[in-house]
Order: sequence, then structure tokens, then C-alpha cells
Amino acid sequence: MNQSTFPYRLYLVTDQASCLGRNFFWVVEEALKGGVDIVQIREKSLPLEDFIRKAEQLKAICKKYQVPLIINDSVKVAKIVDAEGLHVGQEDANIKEAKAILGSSKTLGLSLENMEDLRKPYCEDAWYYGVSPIYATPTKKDTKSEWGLEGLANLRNATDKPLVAIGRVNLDNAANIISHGADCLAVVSGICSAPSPAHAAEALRKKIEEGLNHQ
Ligand code: TZP
Ligand code: MG
Repeated sequence: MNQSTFPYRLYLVTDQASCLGRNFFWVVEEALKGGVDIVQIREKSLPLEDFIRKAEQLKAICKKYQVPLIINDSVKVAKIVDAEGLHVGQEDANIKEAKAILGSSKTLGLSLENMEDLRKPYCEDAWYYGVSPIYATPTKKDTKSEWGLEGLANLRNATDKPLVAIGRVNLDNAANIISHGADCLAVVSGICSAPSPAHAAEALRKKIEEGLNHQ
């Protein structure tokens, strides 16, 4: 795959707590059955060894569905498990260094918190941008301002890179977020906390189709 190819539409970002006590791997596999086509493992408090083990297990599950696994934040874990990519925030790993370590074939994502972020020189090295957050969410409490639909549309006009919207994405707003210029939706609680993660993913895919028809 090269940088101009970003065929993904529904991005599961994992969160153990959002799985509500159910088995983490079961939740992810159900989501994959429902149509998630890219997965990011996001672990904020696991010791390195446990993070690696969990990522390796997850990579094997994703492989069954031919879905790439992206690692949040840790270049080291991405390298050790040979994940398909890495996602970083503005204050995380340096994306240029990450590219040098992981190789330029890996999918690199960078979160943009506002329009000024787009002018940072390292932005060019990202394959896709996370639009973070499209809406404020209880799942991540340390975000700054939300992009909203207008901000997303402005960002769409300012860059050709794929845009992945994240933050309180749900069935009610999914189609609108896509029709305002997002290429892909990233979801935590809308899938991980759903009674049926498979049905939630399936329903989100339908909303994405709806949104694409109105782009
Ligand atoms: N980055 C920006 S918002 C967010 C992350 C990881 C969490 C999104 O969680 P949810 O439950 O889909 O609102
Ligand atoms: Mg981060």
C-alpha cells in the first residue's frame, strides 16, 4: 500500500474500560465481523510487556479478517509487533523519527486538534489525520476544543489527506460527519460499549454509506 491509498471507512479504537467487563478480544472480533476495517490498540496504562502481548494477540485476530492493526503512541510496540501502522497525537512520538524507525510503508496517523496544527512541518509525514475531537466525549477528557461539522468542512478544504473523525461518533451523527468531508469514522464507546458490537459496526457502516451518498 502506498500513502495515497486509504481505503478504510470504520476505524475501531480500543479501550478496555469501554468493553464494560466483557472479553476484550471478543468485543474486537465482533466489531470485525460487523465491518470494522481498521483497528487501533490504545493502551494508556499497561506495562510494556503486557502491551506487546496484547497487541500480538490482537494482530492475529485482525489478520483473520485482513484488517490492519495500528498502535497508539508507542513506536517501540509498533516495531516489535510489526504492526501495520502507528497513530500519534501532537505531544507524542515525533512522526519523522517514527517513520525512520518503522519504515515508510507503514500507515502513520497524526491527530490534529486545530487548524494551526496543519501548519506544523511534520504534518506532511502523516498518511492520514485524526480530526480530534470532532465532538467532546467522556471517553477522552483531556481534549481541547471540538472541530464540529464546520471545522471539519474547513479542514477538508485545506488538505487532501484522508481525514478520520473521532470523538462521540455515533449512529445519530455518523452520516453527517461523512457528508461534511470525513473519509473514515473512528469509534470507541459506540462499538465497544454497544450491547452487540457487531450490530453497532454494521449499523455504522450503513450510516457511512448514507453519508457518502451525500458528499
Ligand atoms: N481521541 C480523540 S476523542 C477520543 C480519542 C481517542 C475518544 C473517542 O471515544 P468515543 O467513545 O468514540 O467518543
Ligand atoms: Mg496519544
